[in-house]
Amino acid sequence: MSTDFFKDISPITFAGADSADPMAFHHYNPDEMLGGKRMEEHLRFAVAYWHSFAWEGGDPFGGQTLERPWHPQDTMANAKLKADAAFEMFRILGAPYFCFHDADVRPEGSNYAENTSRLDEMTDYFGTKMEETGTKLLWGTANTFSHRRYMSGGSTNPDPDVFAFMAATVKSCMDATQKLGGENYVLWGGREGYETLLNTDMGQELDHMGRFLNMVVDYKHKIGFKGAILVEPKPQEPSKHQYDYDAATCFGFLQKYGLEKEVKLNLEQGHAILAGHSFEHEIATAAALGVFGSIDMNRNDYQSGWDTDQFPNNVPEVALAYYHILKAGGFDTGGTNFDAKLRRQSLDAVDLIASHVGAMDVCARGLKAAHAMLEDGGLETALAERYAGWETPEARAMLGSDLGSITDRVLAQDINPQPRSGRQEILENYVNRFV
Ligand code: XLS
Ligand code: NI
Ligand code: NI
Repeated sequence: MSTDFFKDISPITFAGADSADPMAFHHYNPDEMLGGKRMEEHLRFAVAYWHSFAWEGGDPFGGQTLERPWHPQDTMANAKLKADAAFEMFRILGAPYFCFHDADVRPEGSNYAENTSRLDEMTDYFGTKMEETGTKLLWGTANTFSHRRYMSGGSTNPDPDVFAFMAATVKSCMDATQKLGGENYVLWGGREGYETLLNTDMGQELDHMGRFLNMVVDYKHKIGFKGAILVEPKPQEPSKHQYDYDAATCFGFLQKYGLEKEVKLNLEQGHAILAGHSFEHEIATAAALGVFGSIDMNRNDYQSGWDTDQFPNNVPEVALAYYHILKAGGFDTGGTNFDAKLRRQSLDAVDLIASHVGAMDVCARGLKAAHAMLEDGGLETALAERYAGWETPEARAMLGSDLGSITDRVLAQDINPQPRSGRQEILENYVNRFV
């Protein structure tokens, strides 16, 4: 099958910063070297199948606005047409990776067995296309939040049959991810949380979720899946209170259930904003705790308070995110997944391409700025100076001592610290030179 959905659009190429061509890259130059690594290998861009191909343009006040050749999405024939268009778009963008949920790629079956056989048929279809085009799978995941069976949660559902259906579904999606050579497996628990404590046993739900995640890790080892298992934090939406609130909450959860060495985090900018954090806060937290994995790159609207999943377009924000990623050593199995969708008035194929082109350019500019700041070393020098006192033997020894000995030293040396400037504005001015 073939689709002419993108028929008038040629593959996007790098035209340089001076070009005015809206359908060219101005900053994303896959082969440009930054610190011994190609830009493409730094950024590891992935297209999100759900937003680009499955979402039909609905919002809480209105239904479908987008009309695609693969609608309605309830037949296997249309699922294959959708895959054809998707791989055509990956080729046009030169996007090395994609990500998908089971429900994005196959129509819902009448039961578990039919869901799984349809998923199998679609991953066979993907496999051939991936071989032909060289596109790779950054991660696979299960949609355990849209169907009404999951309205009260997946692994945290009060009904054990839902837990069972969900666990079996995740197994099938891990199998699919493994089959396609996926580099990570993601779990985002949109319904793993609650609406009201009046009907919720939080302690029991957390224990079930911890047990379930241990089963996922056991299964990963059983099948020899080489990728990383990633949990994606989000504070709320759709659930009022989600258990995976933010990076720090997830780390506490992983530690309680003995998983902090086995599971890492997929951090999303929009979710950080909903949690009242900056994106770089979430990245730096995960890096400091040793659980940084991958990112979902999008932005929220700062006024609306929803997860609006817009394409990134703020270079200074993106630059600070990549600064902390580079500082943490860059991506290992992770990458930059555009978990972002068009506005519902952006109806055309060209909108779908242009949104990604712009986002890839914004990320490339951010990455270049981040790399330049690290090379220059201004922030690291300032940091080293600010913490220099801790380099003295006396200061280091203090960490191994106790409150009594510290008090003796304060008295003996009459320690009476004088405040020093934190230099925030000077550092902000420094960053502005690079972005
Ligand atoms: C929703 C999440 C979702 C995950 C994958 O807010 O970001 O898209 O990335 O299930
Ligand atoms: Ni999200
Ligand atoms: Ni996401």
